[in-house]
Amino acid sequence: MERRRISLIGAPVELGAGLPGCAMGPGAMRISGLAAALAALGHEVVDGGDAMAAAVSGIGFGGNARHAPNIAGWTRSLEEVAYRTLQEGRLPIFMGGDHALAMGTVSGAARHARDIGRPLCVIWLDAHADFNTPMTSESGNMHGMPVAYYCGEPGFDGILGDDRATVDPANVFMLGIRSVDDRERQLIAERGVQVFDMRAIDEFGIAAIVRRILAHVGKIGAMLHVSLDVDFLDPAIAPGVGTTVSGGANLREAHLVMEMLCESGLTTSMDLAELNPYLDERGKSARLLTDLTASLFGRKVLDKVATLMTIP
Ligand code: 6HN
Ligand code: MN
Ligand code: MN
Ligand code: MN
Repeated sequence: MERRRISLIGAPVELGAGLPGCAMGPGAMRISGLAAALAALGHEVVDGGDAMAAAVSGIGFGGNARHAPNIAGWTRSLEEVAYRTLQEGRLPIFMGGDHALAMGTVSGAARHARDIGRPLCVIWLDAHADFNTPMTSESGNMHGMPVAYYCGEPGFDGILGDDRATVDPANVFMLGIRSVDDRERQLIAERGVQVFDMRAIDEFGIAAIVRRILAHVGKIGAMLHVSLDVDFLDPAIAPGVGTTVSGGANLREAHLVMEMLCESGLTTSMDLAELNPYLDERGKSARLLTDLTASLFGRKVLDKVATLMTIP
């Protein structure tokens, strides 16, 4: 894989989740050796430290959205960091932090893509669709809302300006989904989000699905943001998350997605979200996130030339 200029950015957002602990995520990712693993693959890696939430007051949209001013502040600062990092020609990897961080990271990537006249596609690896709005949410937890936000759903007034860049729901590809709220289900169907749930993965195999998504991304010349929620993975291999759902992606399925993303060379930004080190088992989930990220950026068992056969 070509040498990438990678920026690691800590995004210790935790008030979007129902349980505390995600603020320790960036620390655990650093301890698990993410920077060294990427540097060992030949990339230029800079750890930019942790971002901070912008101070925000006077945010109060209707409905059910806990800690809206704090999440609005994070959205403003992370949108700017994502935009600026991409503008400098670097590839940001956001170390979360709960998944509300993607309200900012994806919006910033969308602004950069709009500037340069390319679409933005998102691969959303998650047990959940995260397509609630303050009007539909049962929990009020804003980590269940980022996709609705960056796709431009109403109900989040005043976080970013009215000219904020959004993502076409038809360019959002969800994989691993297995827990969706009723009103959320209705919204994702109406908006035409591309959902590949665990049943689709079981039936077609994850490779066939990822191959098609990547072919589409390549064909339309899009930038590609990859957002990995720890609960995409089965809780047996990744227990360090507050919203475990059984029946998730297994170790090989997860690595295969990353390996195919690597071969495509299409990824332009990434989130590692929802790691809750307080709930983890001896660093297991943090280490797995580091291994998966290393797969995405070129770690492999064999070089292609050394394999015995090539199956078209
Ligand atoms: N996540 N749909 C549920 C809610 O509270 O809205 C769960 C959201 C989970 C969010 O895991 O990033
Ligand atoms: Mn999520
Ligand atoms: Mn989730
Ligand atoms: Mn399976």
